[in-house]
Amino acid sequence: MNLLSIGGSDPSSGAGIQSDVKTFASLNTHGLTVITAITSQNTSKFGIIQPVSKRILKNQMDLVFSDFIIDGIKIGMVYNSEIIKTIYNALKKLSIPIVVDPVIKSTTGGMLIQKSAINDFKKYLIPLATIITPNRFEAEFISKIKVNSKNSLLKAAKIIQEMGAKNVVITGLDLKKNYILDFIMTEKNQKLIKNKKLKTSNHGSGCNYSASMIFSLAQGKSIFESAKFAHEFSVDSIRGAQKIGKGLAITQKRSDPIYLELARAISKFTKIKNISKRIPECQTNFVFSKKSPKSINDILGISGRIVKTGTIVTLAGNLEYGGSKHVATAILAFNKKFPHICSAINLKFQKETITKLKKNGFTVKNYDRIREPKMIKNNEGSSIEWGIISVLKESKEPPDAIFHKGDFGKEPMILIFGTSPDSVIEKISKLFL
Ligand code: PXL
Repeated sequence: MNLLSIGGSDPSSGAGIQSDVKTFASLNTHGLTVITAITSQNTSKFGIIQPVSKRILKNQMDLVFSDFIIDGIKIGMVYNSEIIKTIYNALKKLSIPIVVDPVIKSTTGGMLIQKSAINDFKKYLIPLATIITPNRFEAEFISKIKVNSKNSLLKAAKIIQEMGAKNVVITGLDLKKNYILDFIMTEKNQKLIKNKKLKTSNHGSGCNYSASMIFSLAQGKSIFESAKFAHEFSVDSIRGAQKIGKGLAITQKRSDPIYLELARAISKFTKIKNISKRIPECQTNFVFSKKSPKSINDILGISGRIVKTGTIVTLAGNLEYGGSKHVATAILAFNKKFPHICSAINLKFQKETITKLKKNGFTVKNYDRIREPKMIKNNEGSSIEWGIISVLKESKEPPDAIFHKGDFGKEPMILIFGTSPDSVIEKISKLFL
């Protein structure tokens, strides 16, 4: 399958055509690009824009269309009227799915379309759209309707549809507490898709949405199926976001199942009620190991930690193999004796937690750091390995939790183990619900 992205270049590869090529590649399709403008930007700052000439824009399209069978087109940043009309003339006779992403502003504040081009955008490009995918801000901007209720949402979508888009999907609506809604208006039906709220201070999720949407449409999927697919793709990309530059995190789709499961479990963990009370002073790490790990580099963990600020619990840092030292060392030692145990998390030591663990029928073991041989104590990082090995020496079955009560200058800690991050979360959920 060949998919074409018509849009602007973003040198940070967070958005624009670079992001779309990554999305298309992650879906095993060939991504073609026609560049409308070069932007200069990074993850915290927007620079300047240089639109391309009509001549090179038209020539890019002529050569791409004369060579490739194109299964779907996504239109992103278009910048000015000349570009809009040139795209229109090249696409008006095509009968393949087209997703129009009405790109207006960058996350870092740059205007990506000229004011003088808005009317031509509505006149020429919106009617080409099989689906148009504005977020709330873009929907308000195009329809001139403030979206703050179901009625106004309907009105805005209707206005955009009357401009000529066959189907309208308005994403990222926060009309309901703790939820984000996507509103879909097809030619015949309307539907709201309700989703849990995600942290959205990232660069690229809008592009991920529209690019994965064109993939699904080009596969012959329905509007609703495609909206669902695009939503799930974007959520995974937001979960996979990495702080690569100094500013906003850049979204990316992960195909590593270990990464996806751990990222999902971390997100579930941070949402457990009052979980901030269970985070120790040294904060929390959560790890998931590949099969038969040889070192901590085979174990995915958090390069920062899961941290609490007041009662809010968030992920600081990225998921990386080798990202955790202590909890990864524990799972490395544990996995040597019980190879099916691949995941662990550390929680604050509280008697209450130990009682709850036992009440729920979990096996709880402990070791005493005071009895640790001096040689090991002096060797930074080997205490945990020693502790886990000494506990497991006598264990025929894997314990669910291991704790120690600390030592001089060492915080007491509980480690919870499981076959996977989901099994660890299941155990924790039983304790703190
Ligand atoms: O996310 C919209 C977008 C699209 N295209 C380019 C961009 C951005 C946002 O920054 O820079 C080129």
